Amino acid sequence: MEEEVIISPDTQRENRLPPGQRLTEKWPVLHYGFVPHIDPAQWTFTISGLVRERRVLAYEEFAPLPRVKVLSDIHCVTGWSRLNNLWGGVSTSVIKSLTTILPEAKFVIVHAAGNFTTNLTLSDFFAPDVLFAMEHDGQPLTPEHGYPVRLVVPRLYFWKSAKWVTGIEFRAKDMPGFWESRGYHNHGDPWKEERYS
Ligand SMILES: Nc1nc2c(c(=O)[nH]1)N[C@H]1C(S)=C(S)[C@@H](COP(=O)(O)O)O[C@H]1N2
Ligand SMILES: [Mo]
Repeated sequence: MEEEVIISPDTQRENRLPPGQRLTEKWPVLHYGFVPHIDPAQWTFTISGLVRERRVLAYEEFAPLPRVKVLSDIHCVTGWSRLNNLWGGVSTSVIKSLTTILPEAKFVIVHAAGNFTTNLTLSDFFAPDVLFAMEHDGQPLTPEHGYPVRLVVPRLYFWKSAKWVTGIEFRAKDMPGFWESRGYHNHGDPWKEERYS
């Protein structure tokens, strides 16, 4: 069966480059700290917080989940943008179907290796073009870019797209993540230049 390709709406803009950004053909590697080398056999994905039942999925349970493809542009807050990225992975809507989220939940904290976190509203997290990516342009993610699983949030600056994801936590109250508590904007819309706070 052919996977559905979701076109992120920002790729349909007449001018695809947000203010203050410049195009790059390369795909830079950016993160705090070192690249973790994750063994999928040891990797788990935990759904916690305001859910009816906490769930821990092993890689063998996560990998066979239904896949989508998403076409998106990357906008890094440091100024580079890379257009036409084709991601393959598991849509956040599939994650939603794995659990019952309690009505008090309004935010998601995404957890990643090395205690990295980033925060999103439920509506940003469940936007139809958000996915847990395992492939980029038809190739498995490399360790530098987040293998085995990274989040991709196409409509926000790329720091929200956590690499080496280990789980998500639903919360009633917002909580700034790693970069958000180090001066980055809490939301990060590149079209509004929500860079720093
Ligand atoms: N776990 C983790 N994910 C992270 C970061 C990080 O420091 N740790 N940095 C973010 C930032 S600032 C950017 S620009 C992108 C870069 O992703 P790339 O290296 O695949 O281009 O990863 C984001 N995801
Ligand atoms: Mo970044």
